[in-house]
Amino acid sequence: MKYEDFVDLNHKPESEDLICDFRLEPGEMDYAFAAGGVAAESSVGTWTDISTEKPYVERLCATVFEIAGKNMKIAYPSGLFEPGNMANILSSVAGNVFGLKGINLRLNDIHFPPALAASFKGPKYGIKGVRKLLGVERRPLVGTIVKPKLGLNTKDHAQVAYDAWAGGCDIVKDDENLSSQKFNPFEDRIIQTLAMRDKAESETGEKKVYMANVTAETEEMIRRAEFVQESGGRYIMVDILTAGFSALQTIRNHDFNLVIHAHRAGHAAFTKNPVHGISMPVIAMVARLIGVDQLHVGTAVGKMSEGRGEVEDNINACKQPLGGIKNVFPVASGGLHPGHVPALVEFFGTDLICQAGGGIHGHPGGTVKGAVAMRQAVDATMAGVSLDEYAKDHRELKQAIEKWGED
Ligand code: RUB
Ligand code: CA
Repeated sequence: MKYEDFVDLNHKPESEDLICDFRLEPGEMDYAFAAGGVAAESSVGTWTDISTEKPYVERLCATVFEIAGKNMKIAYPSGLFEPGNMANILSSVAGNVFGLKGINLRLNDIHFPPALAASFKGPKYGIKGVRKLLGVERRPLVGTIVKPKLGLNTKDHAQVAYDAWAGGCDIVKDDENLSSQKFNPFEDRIIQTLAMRDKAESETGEKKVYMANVTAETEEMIRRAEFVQESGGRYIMVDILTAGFSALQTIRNHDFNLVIHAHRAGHAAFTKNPVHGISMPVIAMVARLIGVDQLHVGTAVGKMSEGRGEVEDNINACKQPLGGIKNVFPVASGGLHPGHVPALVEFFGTDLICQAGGGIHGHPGGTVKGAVAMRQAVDATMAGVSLDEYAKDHRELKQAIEKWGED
């Protein structure tokens, strides 16, 4: 079969087909030829006709069934894929095709058919489960990342965590590049930080969680998750892109009683170029099917580059109906401070995990006051009171606004 044979604009996809939305720049080539090339190379075809082709292979052809400007949709028969094997699915639809000569290609969206979606576990907790675990019904959850991101010793790390919880954070998390370095070895850190969590819980009467970064080689990562569970932890964090989707799937399939927080460090290598690569909603959908409970989706404010439309699409991928698959708690993180909270809640709604590193530990009064200020910003927003008004008799919030302003 030739590349053009993989294009049929009269084709009606089956309900069990997987559909991909691509944006294609064909370079010097005719659009239909290049589009057919993408469908061919991501399913059963190759660059020339071959003697080994059999008539029964044809039913597995992917088909370009819609072209609109530079956008096209391809339908993939689900028989092309091994159920429950995300690496296999992505090796077809998001594999060699990105390297084809002369084209730019961007996978913007992916629609999994019900049976294929159901071959993955999905989140164990989702938004409802996380809220139940934390005993927080409605307001956004407040989190921090221990900073400096690397270098603190274990005792100081645990102390910073304690200060953040004591001030009002629900969540404290490791940063993405903290694993088990000499200055802060994993097991010591878990023991000391969870001890501080217990202290903060008994002093504040609130549920507190520690998101321990278990990212490592897969078997080591499983061992670390086991250690967190045995030590009384409730959460793990995985750097889903650097660890890899199959490693993530292995840890989800172990079915620990641990919420999985997904950090997406490295995503911009795939997502940032608007004409080439893989979009964040696709990464979010893949992570959701595999089964993360919380995912960084950008902020729409703050230091990172994604715009409002992009963040909105990421949130949709976390929350849109998807068969029986639970939703994912969207996490805003990156350059946030208390002054951002009203705009964040307006944009995300209250199902939001608001994380601030610098925006808490950089408070003029230190980490405790920084966490107090963040909770005050959430309380003000939930009460429908402006931050300026609330800051009149809430000193910590006032200091934060004086330092960083309001969005
Ligand atoms: C935030 C932080 C997060 C990144 C991730 O620290 O450490 O890992 O911002 O960004 P701070 P994203 O609050 O000090 O900026 O979640 O958008 O990928
Ligand atoms: Ca970070």
